[in-house]
Amino acid sequence: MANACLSRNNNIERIDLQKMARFNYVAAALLALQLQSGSAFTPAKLNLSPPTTKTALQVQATAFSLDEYLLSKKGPIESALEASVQSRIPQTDKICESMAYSLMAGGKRIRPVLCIAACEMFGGTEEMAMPTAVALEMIHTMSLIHDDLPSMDNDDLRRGKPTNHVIYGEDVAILAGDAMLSTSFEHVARYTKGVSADKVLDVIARMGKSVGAEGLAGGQVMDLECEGKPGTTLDDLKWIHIHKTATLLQVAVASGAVLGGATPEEVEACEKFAMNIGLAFQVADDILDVTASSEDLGKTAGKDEATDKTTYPKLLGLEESKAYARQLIDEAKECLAPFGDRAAPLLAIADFIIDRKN
Ligand code: GRG
Repeated sequence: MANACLSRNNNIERIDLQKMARFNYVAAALLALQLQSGSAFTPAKLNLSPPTTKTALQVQATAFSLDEYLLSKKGPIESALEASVQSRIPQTDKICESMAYSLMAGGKRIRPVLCIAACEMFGGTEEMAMPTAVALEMIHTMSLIHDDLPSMDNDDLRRGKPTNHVIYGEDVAILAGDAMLSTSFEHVARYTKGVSADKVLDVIARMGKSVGAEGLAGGQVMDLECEGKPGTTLDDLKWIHIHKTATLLQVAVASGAVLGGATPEEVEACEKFAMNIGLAFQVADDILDVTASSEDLGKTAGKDEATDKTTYPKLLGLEESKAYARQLIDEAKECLAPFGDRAAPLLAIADFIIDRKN
């Protein structure tokens, strides 16, 4: 169900409302039957509001629909992203075009959605989180542009389109990434509204750390060093993926929590949740590299084996990698138990991270 609205080029596209209505009806009927028969079974994905009386007919069952949630966020996120890379003077047309080419090429928008969902979980609004959500997608897109460069992974397909350097040349692609990175910080500082300055500063510091030596850049260097190197261990792999992938997802959730007004303890719970889903995200990525097609992925499939990369399937095998990803997600979800129903969007996104097809 979580994948129903994701198209081949990763866009959140469609929701079958009739199916949803049928699902709610069936869920309510099932629940009524279970109450009558005294069965303790409760479908895991149901979010139930307490019945006002003991009569089964009055039971309210509300299913959380990730499809519907993603669809409701898609429009505002895409509009905010588009507005963030508009050229305002003719001299910047080329670089803004190159930035927009990659930023608006689709993508699942997982990081922005995580940030907004975390902010809302603590009573904040989509508007409070949006500048940070945009900034995180800018940082992520910058890392994809740079990752694809000839001096790095040397790839020519990303998000179902030719990579940035194939279209604009290596020089402009590097600069488009650099511009997006610096603009991301400006964007948070300039456009975050309704949040105190100390919280905005906290978010900016988190973002900075996630890109530096203890983040994307450090993870990428270690990744390059381990390429084709025999003896790369599971611990090495974990370090690479925590820094290359998980840290940015962690910042997405933690920043959303900070902006939404979470306490330090609540932010910490969110960080633990996000570190686990971030690692699971990369394990799923390694699995998809082996099991999915380039068409479905929108990037070159089978690249890890071709470049002799150490991956989870290589070290653990496919089935054990899948079990590890599931375990990480289960552990992640436990971290959000204190937040009850308010965590429904983040919990559903956690499941989506390992159920996704691209
Ligand atoms: C230039 C300071 C600086 C840092 C960049 C190149 C680099 C250092 C790091 C590479 C980071 C990288 C590409 C990690 C892989 C993360 C990953 C699993 C990407 C796929 O993310 P999805 O599936 O992609 O969310 P979409 O296209 O859906 O957004």
